Amino acid sequence: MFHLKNIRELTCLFVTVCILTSPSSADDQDFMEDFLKREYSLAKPYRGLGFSSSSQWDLMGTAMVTPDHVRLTPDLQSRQGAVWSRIPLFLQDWELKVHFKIHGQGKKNFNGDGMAIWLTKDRMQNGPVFGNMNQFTGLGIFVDTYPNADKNHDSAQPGTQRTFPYVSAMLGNGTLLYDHDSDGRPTELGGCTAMARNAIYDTFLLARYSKNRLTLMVDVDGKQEWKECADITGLRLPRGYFFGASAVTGDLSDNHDIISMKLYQLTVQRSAEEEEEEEVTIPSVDNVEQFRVEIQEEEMSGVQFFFTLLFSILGLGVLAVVGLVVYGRWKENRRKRFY
Ligand SMILES: *[C@@H]1O[C@H](CO)[C@@H](O)[C@H](O)[C@H]1NC(C)=O
Ligand SMILES: [Ca+2]
Repeated sequence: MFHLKNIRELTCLFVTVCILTSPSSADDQDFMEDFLKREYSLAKPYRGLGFSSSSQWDLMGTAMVTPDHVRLTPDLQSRQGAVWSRIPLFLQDWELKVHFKIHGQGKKNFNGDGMAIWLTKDRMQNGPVFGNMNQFTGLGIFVDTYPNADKNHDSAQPGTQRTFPYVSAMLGNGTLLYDHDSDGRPTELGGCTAMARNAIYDTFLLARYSKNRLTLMVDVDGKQEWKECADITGLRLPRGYFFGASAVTGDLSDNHDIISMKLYQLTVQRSAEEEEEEEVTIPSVDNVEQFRVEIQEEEMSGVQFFFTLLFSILGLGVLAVVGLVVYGRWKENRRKRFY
């Protein structure tokens, strides 16, 4: 006989097994469970998106909705489009999973410029940072598909060359500038190469924020597993900011599509001490210098060091020869004077 009690026990067991084997709790003991928050998520079918008053998202610029995606820009020059959440985010710990597609006719490095995922104080702004304002306040995650810096000779040294598309994170505090010409390297907190353009697989980006730590992961090669892209600790974000996604094309172009942006609330245990930590009003990163040092180290590559050393030695050699010649002449002159 199967009693109600057995069913309850079985259900309990089933739920426990599910929680224990769910991917987010597998790699992080802290996360007990996660919940999709529909009010912050953008997913098919995109009913009423952009025009209905019941929709939680607004469209901007060239962004348009099709049954399969929200296209931020088409594969045409000089377009700018965005989609912005209407609801400020007050969750403390969250995970955002973005399913996106960047594709176009252009050959590699003849496409651009890329897209960005935002969690910022302001929304629906036009501007030069992948279709959003510069000097933004909050988090920007960029999928940069065009190497601007490598165009310039001074930054195209071996060792600093990167393979694009490049994913990176920046925290804006309202005064910090994103420098397009250097692909934002001076303000970058971390990043990685992700071959997400014209991919035959579905491409995903994941941002997890919990206890002042931002983890970025990518899944772009069809292996259905997350590859770590950046891990930034001591990152403090105020609450009440808006999610968004934007993209821009210039002389070069691509289709920039968002298929979904799913936000999950993370349930995290906090110590009494962590519970008392006061909220910041301006985004900030503790010990921002650690990121600066990394960039400088990167600039002096092995090859550069070798040539610097080689030319120093050659230089010293030339100086020594000149010195000897001058000394020889001087000695000769002195001898002549004595005779
Ligand atoms: C923003 O960050 C920069 C660099 O860390 C700093 O110089 C500037 O004072 C900060 N601005 C504000 C408003 O906190
Ligand atoms: Ca770029």
